[in-house]
Amino acid sequence: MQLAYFHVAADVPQGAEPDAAVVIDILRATTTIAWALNNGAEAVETFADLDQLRHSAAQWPESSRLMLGERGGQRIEGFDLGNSPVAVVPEQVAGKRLFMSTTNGTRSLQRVRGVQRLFTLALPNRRAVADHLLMDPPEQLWIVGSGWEGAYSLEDSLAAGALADLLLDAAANEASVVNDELTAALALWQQWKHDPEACLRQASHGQRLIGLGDHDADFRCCAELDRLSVVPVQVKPGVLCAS
Ligand code: 3SL
Repeated sequence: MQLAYFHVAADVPQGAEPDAAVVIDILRATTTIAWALNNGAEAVETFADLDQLRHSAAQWPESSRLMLGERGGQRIEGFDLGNSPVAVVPEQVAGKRLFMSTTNGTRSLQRVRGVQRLFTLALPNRRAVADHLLMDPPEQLWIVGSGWEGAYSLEDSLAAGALADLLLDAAANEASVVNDELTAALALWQQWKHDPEACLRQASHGQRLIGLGDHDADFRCCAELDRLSVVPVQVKPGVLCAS
């Protein structure tokens, strides 16, 4: 298994495709996806474009759909929910299809939606995703961060390192790191693994969220390691279901 990490979707090589990819947006899109599916959402359908989202949502029965997402960290006007993992509780999401768009995470997902095996990763489901990959190891795995509007993000790199740490431990001689971005991410994980929440708070997007108001519950939730057994898997382009 050859492991590579790309900080943002735009860094992903054109014209090449791995057999598997994992998308990360720790603050907060992929954490929200993991919790929503864990809490019984039927599926999460992701969109970069809001008009397309509204159009698709309108085709779905009103009683079994929710629109959720953010721009600049704030809930989109007219949407049912923002992008908080603590808001996707079973009473809200069970049995529903979630139509979701976020500033960066859903764009990263769109960039790699053609990859045959596509998953999303959060810190709470890190071990579940690693175990799933190890059951049927891909030859090439791209780990793709979301960043912030094309720029590097600390928290996505932290999680890339956290995932690679488990994969390298378990697969020993059968896994290798093929780019410097992942070597740096592994070093970052060694630095912060005893206090991932501190890393999330120090990150520039963490600081942005702190500036928007009280996000303590979100930070706790997004930093919690290996709590969930859910693995979000793309079942058709843009549509993620629990595995
Ligand atoms: O950028 C994104 O996709 C979001 O996760 C950002 S936020 O944490 O909801 O502001």
